[in-house]
Amino acid sequence: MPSIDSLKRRLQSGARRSRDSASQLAHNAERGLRRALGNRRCIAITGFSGAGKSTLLTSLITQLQHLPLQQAQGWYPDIGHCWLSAKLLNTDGSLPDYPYAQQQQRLQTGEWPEPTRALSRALLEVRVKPGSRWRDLRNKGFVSTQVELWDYPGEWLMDLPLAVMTHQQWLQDCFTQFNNEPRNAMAPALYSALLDLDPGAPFEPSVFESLFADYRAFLLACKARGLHIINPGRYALDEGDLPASLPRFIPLLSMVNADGSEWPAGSWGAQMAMRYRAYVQDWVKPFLTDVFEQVDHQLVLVDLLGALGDGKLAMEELRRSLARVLQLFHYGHNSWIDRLLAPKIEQLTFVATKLDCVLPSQRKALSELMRALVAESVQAARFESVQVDHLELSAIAGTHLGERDGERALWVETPAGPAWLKHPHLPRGWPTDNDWTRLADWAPPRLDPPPLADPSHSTWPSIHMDHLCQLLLKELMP
Ligand SMILES: Nc1nc2c(ncn2[C@@H]2O[C@H](COP(=O)(O)OP(=O)(O)OP(=O)(O)O)[C@@H](O)[C@H]2O)c(=O)[nH]1
Ligand SMILES: [Mg+2]
Repeated sequence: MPSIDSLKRRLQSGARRSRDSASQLAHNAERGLRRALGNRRCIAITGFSGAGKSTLLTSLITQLQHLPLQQAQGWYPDIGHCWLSAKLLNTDGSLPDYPYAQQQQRLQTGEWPEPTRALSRALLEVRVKPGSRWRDLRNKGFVSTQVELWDYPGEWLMDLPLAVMTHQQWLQDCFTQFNNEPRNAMAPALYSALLDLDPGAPFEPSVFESLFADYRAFLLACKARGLHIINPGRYALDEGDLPASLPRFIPLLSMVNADGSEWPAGSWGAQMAMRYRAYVQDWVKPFLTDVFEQVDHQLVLVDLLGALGDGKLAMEELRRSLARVLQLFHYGHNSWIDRLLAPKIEQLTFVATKLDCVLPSQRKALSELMRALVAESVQAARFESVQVDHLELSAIAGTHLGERDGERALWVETPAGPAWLKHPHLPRGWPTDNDWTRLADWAPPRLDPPPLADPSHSTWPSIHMDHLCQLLLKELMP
């Protein structure tokens, strides 16, 4: 029998949710209308934890706001003649604003953004010169587009595939993971406990708490190992970032071959299935529909160097996990009615980040590796006539090119003087076993951000950010 307090809590959270959905509905309607009229673009920066989303978003907003300074240095030759300006808008507060000022300040004081803890949105107004009179009937001299950019914790992304998985399918997925390398050797005691628990037995909260702590520790170990199928991904956030109302459950592997019939009320099986469904319904699906189903252009960020440092199994899992996430989205060309009601993703850009950690002569190899990683998703998107682009970039570049012992090499400034970087062996295409052997004693460098001045006075160092800005601005040209 639920207590009065728990009933009260559920009613309050139900009321809060319906208030939230009403304001979300109004927001989506406004967005749909603006999009149908051609003056709203939604861009999602997609990427797992540590891919470089927040750094890229901060750098991108900075670059777009200070474009005239960069034009003076000869950037943007293709679009310079139609470009006017960009401004970060104060929003109505219905959605959390991206903390741009804090992030900019952090970078300027020599610190990277903190791992993101919540969803936020930046809204930019971009103005360009109209290409024809009819695009500017009121003769304002500019055409304005609102660009919406989202930031969120990478851990949330890993959960999106759960939106289309039943509890039983998720258990099957966990079972397969537990039986394969490297997980089969990571938590043998937990694995046996999850296999031995009788799903029909009465649920015991104290036993659950202990198993939940073990399962969370296991997920954190997977994250540290560089693995990318971690569900629920939110459990891999810091303890303090786990919301109190987040449903807590574990994969009862003993249920994996069950016939799908309901377990008795109050049993382990019934509790875990109910909590899983609540998690998917209240946490995973809203994230998918409110953010990803509103997107026109998907920028998919990948830290390829990090994956190379984590080894063969981590790289293979990154490929599978990305494909699982990308196949959830709807791709295709939008008619105006699609834009109004249910937009599809029209543009997909794959971005390999942290390019400042490889030599200019290695950039082509990084690009080939990225193409091999996402080949399957590219093929599916192109089939739907989506525009697909590939970029390699560094949102903030901290390295310098020099010469050491007659060879080109990268170096960074440190308080003790210049420090030379060790460069990875980069495979041509998908890595072979031989490539992995050659990569075994290499780890990706963890650099500090370089000194960054006030961006209105001098441009922040980056590599190929102008290619990204140019790509984004071209799609806004009337
Ligand atoms: N060298 C270099 N390192 C970078 C760059 N961008 C990001 N990094 C490194 O990557 C780390 C993660 O970057 P974030 O921007 O916080 O990644 P994120 O995708 O927002 O991660 P979550 O918020 O955890 O999802 C930073 O702390 C830096 O160490 C870059 O352009 N160059
Ligand atoms: Mg972040």
